Amino acid sequence: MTRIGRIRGLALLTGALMCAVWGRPAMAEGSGSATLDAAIARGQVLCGLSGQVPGFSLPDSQGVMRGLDADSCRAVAAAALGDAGKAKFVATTTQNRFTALQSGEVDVLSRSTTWTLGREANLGLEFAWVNYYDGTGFLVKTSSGVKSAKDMDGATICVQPGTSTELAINDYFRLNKMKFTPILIQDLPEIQGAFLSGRCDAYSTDSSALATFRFSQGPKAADLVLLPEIISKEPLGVMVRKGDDKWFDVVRWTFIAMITAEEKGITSANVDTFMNSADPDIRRLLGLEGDMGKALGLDNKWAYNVIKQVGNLGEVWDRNITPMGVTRGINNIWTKGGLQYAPPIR
Ligand SMILES: N[C@@H](CCC(=O)N[C@@H](CS)C(=O)NCC(=O)O)C(=O)O
Repeated sequence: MTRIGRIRGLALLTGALMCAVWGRPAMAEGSGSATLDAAIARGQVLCGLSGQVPGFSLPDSQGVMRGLDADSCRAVAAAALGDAGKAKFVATTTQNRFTALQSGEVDVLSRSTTWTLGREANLGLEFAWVNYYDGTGFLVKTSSGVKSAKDMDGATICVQPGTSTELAINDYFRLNKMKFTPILIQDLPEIQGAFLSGRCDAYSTDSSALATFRFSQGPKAADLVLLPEIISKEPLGVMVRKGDDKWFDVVRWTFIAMITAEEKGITSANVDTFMNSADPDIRRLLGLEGDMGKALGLDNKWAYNVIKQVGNLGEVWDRNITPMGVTRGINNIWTKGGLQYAPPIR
């Protein structure tokens, strides 16, 4: 080998070693989140949802999953992988949803699931954020003449098993010294059919779902009445497995980013006009300074990607829930009298 050849060979070897040295830690360390690393490796965030509830998760005529729960998941995919299109939707039922998350079949569960102590303490799962503040309601036939839940002593009530609705109804009837007969039906079209065909006097679930179901009846909506009582608090949360705190952070702060954007008037349409903003809060949100994304194990444009591709929380609401005729109320941001309040991104 000539001298030049030896030097070249040495240079190549040195380069290879340096690559190995520089390359390896990144590979071995990963993001610090097993869930995020697995999502990056497969190029998808796996999202558990229902797939049957208008406004929350239902495929449109093109087969594209639409709804608040679907968009919640898209936002996580945009933050985690830089691409909202990398959310993969997995249908779950009220009964198998927790197993789907525990077993790793999904990375995040965004499925009208009420945040309760029992669930958080017993299932090895936790709630990262609330994407809809709901409550249990009752839907009855207008022709029944029932005007109040208090008129329902002795009623038969259709309810899905494994839900917090079951518990809420039990509590309400016990407290009001009334009796009822539950009719437990798992399948959504089946329970709705059972109610419409008169197998039960009332259909009970989260009032959001009752409102959107009623709305989906079109001209026949007038045949159904949502009773005025909301008998429980049902904060519907987005869940992750316990034990992967970095992933919990990613999911939680994705929602906080969407709320912050709404607070600041940043939308999917105008976000680029904020890229030379002087507001330090906006600069940190959009990854222009502060390494906020890096702190989460993400790209610093994590929140930019969420806002640009999915929108702020108000846009998500207006796209999915407003068309169902449901007003935002307590689901608004705090500056408009609601409960959604973003802790500071700093
Ligand atoms: N929030 C309650 C109720 C959940 C529930 O029953 N959701 C219904 C209404 S939104 C649902 O997802 N039905 C659709 C389905 O079963 O596919 C819970 O967490 O247990």
